[in-house]
Amino acid sequence: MKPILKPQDLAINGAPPAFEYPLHVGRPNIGSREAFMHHVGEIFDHRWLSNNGPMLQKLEQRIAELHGVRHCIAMCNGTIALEIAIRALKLEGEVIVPSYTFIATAHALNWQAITPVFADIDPVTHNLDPAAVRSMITPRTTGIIGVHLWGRGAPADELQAIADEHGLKLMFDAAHAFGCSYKGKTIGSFGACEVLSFHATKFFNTFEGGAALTNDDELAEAMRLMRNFGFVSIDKVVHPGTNGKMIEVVAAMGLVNLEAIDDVIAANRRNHLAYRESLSGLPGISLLAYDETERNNYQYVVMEVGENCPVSRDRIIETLHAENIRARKYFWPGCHNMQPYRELYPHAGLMLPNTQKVADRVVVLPTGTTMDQGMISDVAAVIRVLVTDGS
Ligand code: T4K
Repeated sequence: MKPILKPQDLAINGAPPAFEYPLHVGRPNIGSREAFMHHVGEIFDHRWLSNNGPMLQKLEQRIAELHGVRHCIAMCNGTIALEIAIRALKLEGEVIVPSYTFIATAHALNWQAITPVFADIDPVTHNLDPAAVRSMITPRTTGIIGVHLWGRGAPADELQAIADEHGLKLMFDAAHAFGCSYKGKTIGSFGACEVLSFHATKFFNTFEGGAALTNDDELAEAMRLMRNFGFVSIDKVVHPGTNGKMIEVVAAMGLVNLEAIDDVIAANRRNHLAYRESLSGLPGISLLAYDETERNNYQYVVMEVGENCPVSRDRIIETLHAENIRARKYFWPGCHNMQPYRELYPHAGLMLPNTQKVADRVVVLPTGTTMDQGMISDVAAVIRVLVTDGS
C-alpha cells in the first residue's frame, strides 16, 4: 500500500484495492495442524467417530475446568445448544432478550413457539439495560436470556435480581464470551446456564460447535438426554430429544485449539491496541474498550461512527469493502427488523431507541491471528483518509 494515502488512492475512486485478497472479520484461529492430524489418526484407529467418544469427553472436561463449572455439554453448534438449554429450562410464553444480538438468540425461542420480547440495550456497553428488561415483563414472561455481547459481561447480578424478584429463569447466550470474566468471575456459571458457540468465526472454534455450561446437575442431565434423542441407556429412551451431538473430529479440533488460546488472546489484544492507536483522534470515531481488570478474549474490534463523523457508517463500510476489507455491520439492523419479527412486531423499534442507534453506528473490523500490524495500519489508513479528507 502507498505510504501516504490520498482520497484519489481509494479503490472506490478507481485505484486498485489496498489488499489483493480480502481481509475478513471472522477469519478462523487455527492451532497446530500436526496435532490435529495426529488426533484424526487416533480417531480412525479407534473407529469411534461420534456418540460421546473419548475426544468429546476430554474436551468437555477441559472446557468445564477452564470455566469453573461442573458440567459442559458440548453440542453440534451454539444454536442447538441454545434451543436445548431453553427447552431443558422449560421456558414458554414470553422470554426477554436483546434485539441487538445475532439472530440465533431470537430464533432459538421462536423455533420452539416461544415469543422473544426485545428489550433495549445500554448504548455504552451494548448489553441489556436492566431497566428496559424490567419494563418488558408481563404475566406471560417466563425467562430472560442475557447476551454477553462482544465477550463483555452483561449485567448478570442485576438481571439475576430481576429474575428472582419475578420468579423468572435466567440464562445467558455466552457465544462471544469464551474465557471472559464479569466482575472477576469467569463467565459460565451466571444464571441457570450459559451457552457458548464454537463456530469457525469465534475466538475458540471447533469448525462448528457449541456447549451449554451449568452447575445444576439435573439441568445438565436433561440437556445430555435431549442432545442424544433422550437415550438414557442402550435401547431406553426416557425423554423427547434431538440430535445435538458433537462428533469426534470436531472435538479433536477443540482440543488442538484449546492449546492455542493464549496465543489468540495475545494476537487479538495486540491488534486491538494497534487499532486503538492508529484510529485515535479521528473525529466521530471511537473503539469499544475492553475492561482490562477483567479477562477478555478481545475477539471483536468494534468501531463506532458517531454523529460528528464527517462520513457515514455505510460510506465507511462501502469504502472498506472496495479495498477488500470485509468489515461487518454486526448486528444491524437488529433482530426486531428481521423476519419474522419485523412482521410480528412492526412497532418494536419504538421501545428500542438505543438498539437502533448502536446498530446504525457499529463497524466490526478484522482481527485475529491472520492479521499483522502492517495490515492494521493499512486498514486504519483507509479509514483515516476517508474521515479526514475523503468525504
Ligand atoms: N449467539 C450469538 C451472540 C452469536 O454471535 C452466534 C453466532 C450464535 C448465538 C449462534 O452460534 P452458532 O450456532 O453459529 O454456533 C457468523 C457466524 O456464522 C455465527 O456463528 C456468528 N454468531 C456470527 C456473529 O457470525 P455470519 O452470517 O456473519 O457468517 P458469514 O458466513 O458471513 O461469515 C462471517 C465472516 O467470517 C466472513 O467475513 C467470512 C469469515 N469466515 C467465515 C467462515 C465460516 C471465514 O473467513 N472462514 C470461515 O470458515 O455469521
